[in-house]
Amino acid sequence: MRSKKKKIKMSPRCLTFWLGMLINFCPIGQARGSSAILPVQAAHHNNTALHQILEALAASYPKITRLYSIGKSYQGKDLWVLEITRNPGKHTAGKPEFKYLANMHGNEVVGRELLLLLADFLCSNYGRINRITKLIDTTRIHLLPSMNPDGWESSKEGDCTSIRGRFNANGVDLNRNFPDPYDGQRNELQPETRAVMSWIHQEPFVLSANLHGGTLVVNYPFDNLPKELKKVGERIYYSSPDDDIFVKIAKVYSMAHPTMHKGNCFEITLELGCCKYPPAMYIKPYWYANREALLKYIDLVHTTGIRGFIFDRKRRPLEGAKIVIDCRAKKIKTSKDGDFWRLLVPGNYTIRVSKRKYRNINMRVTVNPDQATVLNITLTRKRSFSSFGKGRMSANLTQALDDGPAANLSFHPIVRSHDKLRLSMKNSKGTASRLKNLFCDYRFISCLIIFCLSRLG
Ligand SMILES: *[C@@H]1O[C@H](CO)[C@@H](O)[C@H](O)[C@H]1NC(C)=O
Ligand SMILES: *[C@@H]1O[C@H](CO)[C@@H](O)[C@H](O)[C@H]1NC(C)=O
Ligand SMILES: *[C@@H]1O[C@H](CO)[C@@H](O)[C@H](O)[C@H]1NC(C)=O
Ligand SMILES: *[C@@H]1O[C@H](CO)[C@@H](O)[C@H](O)[C@H]1NC(C)=O
Ligand SMILES: CC(=O)N[C@H]1CO[C@H](CO)[C@@H](O)[C@@H]1O
Ligand SMILES: [Zn+2]
Repeated sequence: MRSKKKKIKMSPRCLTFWLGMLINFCPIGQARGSSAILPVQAAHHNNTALHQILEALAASYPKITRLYSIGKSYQGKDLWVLEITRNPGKHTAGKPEFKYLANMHGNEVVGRELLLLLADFLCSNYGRINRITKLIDTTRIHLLPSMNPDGWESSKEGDCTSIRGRFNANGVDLNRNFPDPYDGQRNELQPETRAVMSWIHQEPFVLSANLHGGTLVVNYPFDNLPKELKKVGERIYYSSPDDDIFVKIAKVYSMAHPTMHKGNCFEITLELGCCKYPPAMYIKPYWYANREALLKYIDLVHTTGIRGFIFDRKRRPLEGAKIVIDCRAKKIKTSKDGDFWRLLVPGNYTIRVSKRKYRNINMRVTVNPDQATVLNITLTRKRSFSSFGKGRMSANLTQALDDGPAANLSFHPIVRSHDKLRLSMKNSKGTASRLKNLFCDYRFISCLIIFCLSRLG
């Protein structure tokens, strides 16, 4: 699938920057509670310590966390995910799913530590900082600090550039291990990859990001992530209609980062730093440099695009309804609660909603800046004779209906020949609906006639 990542080249002066950060935030000789697990220390944590931290967080904040494993590594280590949200444990209708995944390359460790610090920051500020409380109440956040715990074990602190520890214990680059429709599978699917793929299929993630040590890669679109992950780090540019949203996502992250936006070239990945496995004293400056950006990035699920529910006429949620935007290749589907999300930059779009056995709906939507547009849409079942409805009249009806008055909303419906439209918002009752009714009658009567004729014959 088309995917695109942006790369912002950081200035070669980044080292100077980090040294500056270091002086600011990491005073030498600072005493820290040496063995206490919480609060999370800005340091490197081995796999045991990582698990202990996650357990400690889950135990300290049981109302907003759940610790679970998505599977095991090649050597049998659990791949731990900390879920952070109010009432954790399952998808809640209308609450978006978000995930950060780090340490896919075992030797790229910054993201791994950033996620531990982020987890602690979120949990410990729930009920203290309004913004964090709101984020946790309204978002289901999943953090996988290490996708490659085996690789981590063979990597080495201070090793900025080598590939030692990059692969899993079976010698496979997990980043190249996801199925790719373009060039097929290069390696047998690894247990880590399989675990992440089934995770992705299990939860309807709206937005995700991979933190590659020193690098954050924006993933989009939201499902079929394997294809995105596959291309991570490759400087292949896929031009797609969704370029605009990539640019926006990349900008949101980079603008919230103290130096990143000073780069001038949007390409594929966001470079956050210079070293894959920096000495522990650099973790703190990394955290301060990225904290706001990590939070802003999660906010995107609430502030961009469209979201809402698809119901049937009895207001039961419809699972698996497809939503297509203009001619963008990316389709999204409603989850079993009938909810959906689609990130889009502000502007006007035509969206098409379809589901087998239901009539399609096409409508115009205006996406505003700062707040996602909420759409609740009701689909009606096709009549069993509906196939008779297609014909000349329908073609011209489309024309007529397109000229009809718009509903008083940020969008108006475009009624197509065989669409019967019911929106849960106020819909203007003008020519459009009269014509539509007429059309339905016409179709019904013709069906009746054909039925009668066939009985006579
Ligand atoms: C992991 O880290 C903890 C805490 O720093 C330490 O006590 C333990 O010995 C380490 N385990 C291994 C296998 O190095
Ligand atoms: C979207 O459409 C509205 C009218 O429906 C118009 O006022 C507005 O300028 C359009 N916005 C863009 C970005 O085209
Ligand atoms: C859409 O439907 C959901 C679920 O029933 C409801 O909570 C929400 O208030 C509705 N929003 C609008 C704008 O109708
Ligand atoms: C529909 O109406 C237009 C004029 O508005 C006409 O040119 C066109 O041929 C008609 N289409 C059909 C399928 O009858
Ligand atoms: C064109 C029109 O009627 N716009 C109205 C739509 O409804 C909002 C309130 O929901 C009014 O503020 C607009 O004037
Ligand atoms: Zn990497």
